[in-house]
Amino acid sequence: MNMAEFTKCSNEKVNKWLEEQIAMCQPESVVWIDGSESQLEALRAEAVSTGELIKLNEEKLPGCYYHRTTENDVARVEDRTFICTPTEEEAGPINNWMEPSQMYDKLKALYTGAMKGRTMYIIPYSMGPVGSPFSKIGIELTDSIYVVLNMNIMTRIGQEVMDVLGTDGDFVKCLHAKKDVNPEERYIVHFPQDNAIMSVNSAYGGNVLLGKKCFALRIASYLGKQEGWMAEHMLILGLENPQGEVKYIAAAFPSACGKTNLAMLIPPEYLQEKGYKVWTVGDDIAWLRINPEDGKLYAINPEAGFFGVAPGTSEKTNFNALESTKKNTIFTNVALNNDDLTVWWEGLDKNPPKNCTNWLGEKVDGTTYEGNLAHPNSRFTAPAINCPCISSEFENPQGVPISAIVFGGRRAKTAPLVYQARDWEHGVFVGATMASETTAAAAGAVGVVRRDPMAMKPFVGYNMADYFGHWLEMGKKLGDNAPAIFHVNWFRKDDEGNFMWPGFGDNMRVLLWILDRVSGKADAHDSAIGLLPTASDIDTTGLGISAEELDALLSVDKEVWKEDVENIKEYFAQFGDRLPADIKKQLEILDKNLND
Ligand code: GTP
Ligand code: SPV
Ligand code: MN
Repeated sequence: MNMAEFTKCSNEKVNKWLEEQIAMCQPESVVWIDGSESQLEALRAEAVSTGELIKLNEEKLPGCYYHRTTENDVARVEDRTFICTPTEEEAGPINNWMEPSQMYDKLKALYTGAMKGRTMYIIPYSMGPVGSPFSKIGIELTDSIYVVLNMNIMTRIGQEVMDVLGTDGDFVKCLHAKKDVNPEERYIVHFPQDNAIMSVNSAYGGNVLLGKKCFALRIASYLGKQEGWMAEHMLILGLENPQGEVKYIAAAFPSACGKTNLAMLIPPEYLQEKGYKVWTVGDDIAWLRINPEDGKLYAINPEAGFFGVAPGTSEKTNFNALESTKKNTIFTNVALNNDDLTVWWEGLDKNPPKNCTNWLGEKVDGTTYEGNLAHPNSRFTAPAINCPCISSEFENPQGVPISAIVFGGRRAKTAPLVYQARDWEHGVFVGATMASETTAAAAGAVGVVRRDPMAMKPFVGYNMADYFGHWLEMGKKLGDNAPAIFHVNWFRKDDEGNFMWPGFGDNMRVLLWILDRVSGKADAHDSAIGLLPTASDIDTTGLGISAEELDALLSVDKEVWKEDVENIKEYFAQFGDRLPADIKKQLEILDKNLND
């Protein structure tokens, strides 16, 4: 066998693993990514020369590039995502599982010779600020320049990471081969016990940027369970009041349900004038730990960029996200304006480009085209430092103290605009019983309600019942320091199918009630499902929403909830005896409350 030459590093564990992967994938050459701008610039130029990237208008979008993936490769593939623990029980009933040695054999066949004639890039990266005690290191091998350039935005990469890893440090082994993007042989596989991730036959987002969902959620949730911390699908925002005090909120919503938008929200004008501000710490993932000094829950955002949903992002809905994409950003599967090499997507403005290339690569007249010019799951990869409201604590290696945890999803009926859990255990139950309509972020049907506990259904790296147990355990450790837990729903619809709540910046009004509850300034009344505000508790200044409309948004229809409880019972049944007793107890309480 002809082994491509590679320069060894000072860490023998890395060298040994590299040797094995190179022998298997058989790349023509191997390149270490050192993170230098000169190396990255050369890779951008190479990707442009092969057509993998299109350089966008340097004046309007400096440092920005455009990329399309193949039609069958535009979202995460949950049915091809596996958690390969030694036993099926450990992976649990909602994860796909295969016995590890069987899966290794299967993958070995797929990876053998997969990089023939190609270059293998070695990307050392850190999730979390380099060298922070809370950060973790991964090394991703990939045959895709697109992946290298995205990882450079989404994580901290390069030689400085190798320096921290040192001669003996441990790392998450991440192997990605784009191979021939064959959907029939696409696998996204995790071996939690081996700290290993293997992804093959995809070139899209969460399937291939292995630091993100694969490491920072699936592997990290497993590590968190072992080590006593939590990896969650949560945004982190700081809300500054007119006195200049900042309180932090972490919120878990399923994919494409509003995390990026909430994380960067711009308060309604009357609140801005009073001096309220929102600061973004993270828009997708939070790593949470109990700080031994004050016993409180602290969060870091392990990422360095935003892999955000493009459609719907506009100056009006999410000014800060749009600003973040104005330089050094990669756009994937949006529409291209061929006249001035800028980008467009549904919801950006009312002016689709006439001379347009759509996400399928077809040249079309965008002003008359009937279908979507951008794919509904088209994305921007933007550096977090571009964000006008990035928090001063973004790089703080200790993280920020969390005052409130918020769960939410897309529910046309059922869930009210906001309610509070009575205590941590009830809050864990509220998270565990979350449900949401599916979105384009994953392959498959859109708009179907499914249960998505803590927005982690696609991302939990072990048995979901044990994950509920871990949440309960964390609550016991936190005791009186546990953040209050809430549930929100921005997506309630009236009988005509219109959203009843304006959403976006106006969600601030709900956040204020949440923080007023935390500081004991706002009232709530108990209901069958938890603590509800009365309509007058939500500030509707300038909103043009009537008291009746707000009442409707806050209403709890017991009959609809009873149906939901039946569905919850069925859902929980799959966990059998592993379902924690505290969760069963909470279900009994809800059932009883609804039937009283
Ligand atoms: P992932 O990156 O997939 O995890 O998504 P996300 O949770 O960050 O969702 P994002 O903020 O990107 O929003 C997804 C879609 O929901 C976009 O099209 C938004 O315009 C829309 N959206 C976000 N917030 C709101 C809201 O408050 N109300 C309504 N009606 N739509 C919203
Ligand atoms: C999500 O689907 O929750 C995302 C996008 O954030 S991806 O990185 O593709 O998972
Ligand atoms: Mn996400």
